[in-house]
Amino acid sequence: ERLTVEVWITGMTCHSCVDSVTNRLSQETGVSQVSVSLEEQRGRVTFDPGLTSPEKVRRVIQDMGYEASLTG
Ligand code: 9UX
Repeated sequence: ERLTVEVWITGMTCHSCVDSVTNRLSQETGVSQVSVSLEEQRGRVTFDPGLTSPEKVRRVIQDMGYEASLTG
């Protein structure tokens, strides 16, 4: 099973931020697809809900120093 969560990410100011968030999330267990937009300050993360959760994804981003909130 795969779900996609949308996260608002505040504080990314250059494309290196986008790359680090993308790379970090891609390493997370259960995450299969990551798309981060600097312009929209938003991430979309596809994951296996048996292995991770929207809140875990949100916390990974927050722990990198960005504000992150689930849009749903
Ligand atoms: Mo760019 Mo992002 O110099 O934290 S990597 S602002």
